[in-house]
Amino acid sequence: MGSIDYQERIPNNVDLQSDKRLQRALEAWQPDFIQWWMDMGPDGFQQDEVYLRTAVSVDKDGWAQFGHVKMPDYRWGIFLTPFEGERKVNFGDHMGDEAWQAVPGEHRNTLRRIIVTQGDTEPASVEQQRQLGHTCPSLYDLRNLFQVNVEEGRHLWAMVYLLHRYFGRDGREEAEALLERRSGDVDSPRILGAFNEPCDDWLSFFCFTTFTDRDGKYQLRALSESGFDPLARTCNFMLTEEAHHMFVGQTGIARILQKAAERMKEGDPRDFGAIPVDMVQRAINFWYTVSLDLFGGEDSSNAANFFGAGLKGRDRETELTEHTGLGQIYTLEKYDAEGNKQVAELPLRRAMNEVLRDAYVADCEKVIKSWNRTLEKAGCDIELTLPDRKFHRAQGVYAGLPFDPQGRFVGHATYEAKKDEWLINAEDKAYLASIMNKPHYAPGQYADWISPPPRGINGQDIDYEYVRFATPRI
Ligand code: BYC
Ligand code: FE
Ligand code: FE
Repeated sequence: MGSIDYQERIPNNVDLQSDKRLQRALEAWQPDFIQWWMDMGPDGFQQDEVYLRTAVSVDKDGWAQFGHVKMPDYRWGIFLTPFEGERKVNFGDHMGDEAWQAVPGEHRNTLRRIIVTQGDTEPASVEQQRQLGHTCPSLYDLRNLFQVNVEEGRHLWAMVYLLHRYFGRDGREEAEALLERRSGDVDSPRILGAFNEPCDDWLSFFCFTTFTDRDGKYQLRALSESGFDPLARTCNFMLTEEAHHMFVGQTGIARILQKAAERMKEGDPRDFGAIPVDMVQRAINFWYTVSLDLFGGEDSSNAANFFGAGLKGRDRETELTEHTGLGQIYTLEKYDAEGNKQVAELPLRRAMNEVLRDAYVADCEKVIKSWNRTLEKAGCDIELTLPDRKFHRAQGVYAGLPFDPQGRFVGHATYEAKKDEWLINAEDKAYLASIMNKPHYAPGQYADWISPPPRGINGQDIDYEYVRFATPRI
């Protein structure tokens, strides 16, 4: 048998070359992954060469190599951030123990479930974004879409590595199942709500990468504190890629707002095929709130167990001064079906989802501020806001209760009557489909609804040929 150069085929820093069992498992899974990528990855662009960055090692020079590659030839690697010194379990009931290099038997099922849930979101997002290439506003944006897609593919590899390496047969079964569920499928949907929502226009894509990928940032931060060392180090490396996904979203919305503000000086942005600010607000209201749901219930025994077991920490846990989470309370506002408020005191461990959500909300506030600065600089006096966290919730204590975006209990009749003013609606979607009805494939050409970016990727110009088509498209 010829030997395969694993470092070349699957760049890694987990010594894949010397682990035969793991090699066999990954080799069996890889063709199914490629089949899934061809069936459910970006539709219609698999032969084209995309200017992508590929991680080939974890050091500064290796993790961001740029070049034109066909997406099916992208080298999906497996990387763990090397941590300095001895790692300990830094919180919960096992605090002070050596961090685990193998799965502790008592936490096996819990840990597998966390990894599967994380892993499931990665291919889901690729499926949601599958058709967006056909309506790209520019080659620059097309390239960014595909960069996000291949990296979400790599995040799937990261979780599959953990399943194959540490969970034996049931890990392999879970890895197969990750390729079988489908976003939005009635019989076999993805696990978490937001990942079954259609994301088929670019306003949604930029909101998704701003708000839903940002849930990824906070979940990965919490998992990068894990006492299960391989999970902590895997998630830590994933965070380096996540930053670009959020950049794509945040700058995408900023460019839409800039165009809207310019057009408003001349009249209704719609008359120029641009996207009005109130429509952006409705898209924010939708994607932010479905992303809030991704943190789970405010009062969660799962969350308490994850924390107590040392499997999932808080944001920047190691920088906090107290790590048991015991003997403390979290105050939560609850409402009954008539809108009467009660104040509940939760043991802190049960409120860990809400504690993580607090960090997320604060981060999202900063994003809104930056967009408002963009609007202000462009001479537009409209301000965007984040809706209240009780609005439009489907998980937790506010699920299904009729709150308005300001967080006032308004009753079901008002909610139903106003819903289309608050959330992206059918008319908005029809309008977006009408302005996003064709792709912009010529280098340097940008759609009427978005400003060009101030600079290109990796020092390239904004009219660089970020995607080279196998057959001419213009
Ligand atoms: N939709 O005890 P509770 C990313 C379920 S994004 C549907 O409150 P828990 C990315 C829950 O599973 C980051 N179901 O929940 C971004 C539970 O089910 P069971 C992904 C939901 O367990 C963009 C039940 O409701 N990573 O990386 O405390 C592109 C009771 O709930 C939802 C992770 O999620 C929902 N929104 O917390 C690409 C990290 N929320 O047990 C990638 C791993 C809850 O009754 N996951 N449920 O069957 C976790 O830590 C936890 O599973 C959650 C839920 C925080 C998600
Ligand atoms: Fe991801
Ligand atoms: Fe991401």
